[in-house]
Amino acid sequence: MKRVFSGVQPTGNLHIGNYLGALVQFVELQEDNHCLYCIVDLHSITVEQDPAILKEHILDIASLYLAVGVDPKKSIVFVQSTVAAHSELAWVLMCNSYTGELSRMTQFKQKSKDSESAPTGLFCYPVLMAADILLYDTDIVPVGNDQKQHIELTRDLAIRINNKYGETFVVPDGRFLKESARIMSLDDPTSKMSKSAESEASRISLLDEPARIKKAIMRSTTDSEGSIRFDVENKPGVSNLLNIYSSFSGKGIEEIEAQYEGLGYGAFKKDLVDIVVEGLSPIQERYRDIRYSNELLDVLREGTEKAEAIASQTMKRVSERFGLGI
Ligand code: ATP
Ligand code: LTN
Repeated sequence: MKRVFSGVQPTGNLHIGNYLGALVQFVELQEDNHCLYCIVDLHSITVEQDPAILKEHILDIASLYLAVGVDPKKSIVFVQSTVAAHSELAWVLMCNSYTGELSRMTQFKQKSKDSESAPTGLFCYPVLMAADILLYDTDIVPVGNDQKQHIELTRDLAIRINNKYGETFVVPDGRFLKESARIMSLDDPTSKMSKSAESEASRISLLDEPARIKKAIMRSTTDSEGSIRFDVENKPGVSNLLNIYSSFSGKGIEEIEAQYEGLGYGAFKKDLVDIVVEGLSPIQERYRDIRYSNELLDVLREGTEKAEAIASQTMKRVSERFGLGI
């Protein structure tokens, strides 16, 4: 069995892009791998957070993991800050990473906007991510394409330390999302659906009520051609809706195109509303059962214990290699 690790930041409610792009993969992978799924709260404080809201978001995301089908009997689900070794290993890795390579990270450049007052934590964000991954002898990291550079850095750090101090870390591989699996914004189909986009109309959150889902889909950007045809270049809006339709219904794109031949966008969008509402309804139901239950806290506490057991072995190895401690 391969070891799989991935993390999501608790910075807002997950949307259908996160679901179709990441969570569906998480659920599939747990069938024949040893998976750890983490809520990376330490990463989220690289940007200022309201403490009360952060706490809620952590539990929201954990509940959503379980609601979509991540099974705590098969996978370890836990919150990053509850395993102190993430921060400890991050320090050791920081001492072996270079300011030059971190300055080249595009995510840092975008988020810091070259400001002198960008937090040091934002600069070191990729090193903490490397610590998350290396701590568990991870083989595979399922993530979006935007994380490619961070995975490369993680590999570089593992190889660098293995060469310098002797075999310490497993060198992980990224498993990247196909570009076609990317769900785009509903009101601007040329940019991806994102948690942090200002426009609420751009996304459908997993916890949205039917009325909001209806509003977002019915108002979504299409084009003036009026035919339901998959053509990302010329018809990005319709193609995105076709992708969402196909993912939720399990039907192929061609089958859907044939079904709506000669029909207008109105009929297509109306059906899509029903399909998305129906697809999200069991997730929302399970979410409501879990969110304020003791089961959730039990799962997370048990997750911490199991994660800690693996992490402490790695930290023991790291301390030995580096000559740390007594
Ligand atoms: P933010 O907008 O705050 O950067 P995000 O919505 O992009 O957040 P992340 O927390 O960065 O979400 O990503 C969590 C996971 O969801 C990642 O594996 C990422 O690849 C995937 N993901 C994010 N947005 C989409 C999308 N629009 N389509 C498919 N997958 C996505
Ligand atoms: N940077 C990632 C979140 C993240 C992560 C990780 C993903 C933090 N640590 C470890 C995979 C493995 C993001 O923004 N999507």
